[in-house]
Amino acid sequence: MEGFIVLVGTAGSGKTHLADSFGRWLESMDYSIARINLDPAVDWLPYSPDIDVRDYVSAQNVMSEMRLGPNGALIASIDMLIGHVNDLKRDLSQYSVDYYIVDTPGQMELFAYRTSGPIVLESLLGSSEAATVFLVDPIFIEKPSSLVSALLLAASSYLRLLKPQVNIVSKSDLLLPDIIEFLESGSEEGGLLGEMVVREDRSDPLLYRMAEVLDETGFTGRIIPVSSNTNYGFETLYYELQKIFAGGEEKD
Ligand SMILES: Nc1nc2c(ncn2[C@@H]2O[C@H](COP(=O)(O)OP(=O)(O)OP(=O)(O)O)[C@@H](O)[C@H]2O)c(=O)[nH]1
Ligand SMILES: [Mg+2]
Repeated sequence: MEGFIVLVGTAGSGKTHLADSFGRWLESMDYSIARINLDPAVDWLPYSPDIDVRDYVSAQNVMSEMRLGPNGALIASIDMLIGHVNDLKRDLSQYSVDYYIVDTPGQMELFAYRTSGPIVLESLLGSSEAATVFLVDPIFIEKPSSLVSALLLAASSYLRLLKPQVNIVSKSDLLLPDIIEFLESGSEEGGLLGEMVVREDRSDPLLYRMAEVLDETGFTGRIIPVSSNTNYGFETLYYELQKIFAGGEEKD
């Protein structure tokens, strides 16, 4: 059985480094992996991608040839990728691995929210098992009310891609120990965000209601602190992915 792990998150949240480090960690556990770079604008990667959209579309070339700015060029590049879906699928057919790790562009709003990004992704995934890992950057969660807004972004990305999703806080080596403790205890007790927002003395009704909805729907159920620098949280992340791919059973 093959599983796609699609890394999505705001610019600079750590997707590329996670593709590198989590991929190496999976290999150290004797799983075979392939890394797929879906970012046509990236200049340098810490890993060598097995499948790379830059073989077909380069945002830098699109920028100069079509005289576009960086964002316009990225939009055009992702639209152009639709014309190369068969090339990407042919590249993909050369691999048969346990996990495909998909690294997506930084401007997630262009990738996850416009139609072309999900179309390219859907074509690649086909009927294979797939899970999204949404990376919340630690700079967005300095207090419970900002965690609500970060999770609403995660929820919004989920509503576009509609794949089982694991939410993580990346760069956990930068988090204070008490925030890690809150994230880990909150996950055991099944989401306490509404309570935390009230304790923060934020009585805004929309904020409180949103926090409650995130709690009730289980969206705050588990937010895993993960670090690509120290591999902290990799086992928990893997466990959550396993639950999605194989109902909690170890992969063969
Ligand atoms: N401290 C720390 N820094 C990290 C970690 N992961 C990534 N970084 C740093 O965060 C910055 C962005 O990392 P990337 O992996 O390029 O993030 P990205 O989400 O792929 O970025 P875009 O593709 O541009 O959106 C880099 O300077 C990394 O060194 C981590 O676990 N801990
Ligand atoms: Mg990246």
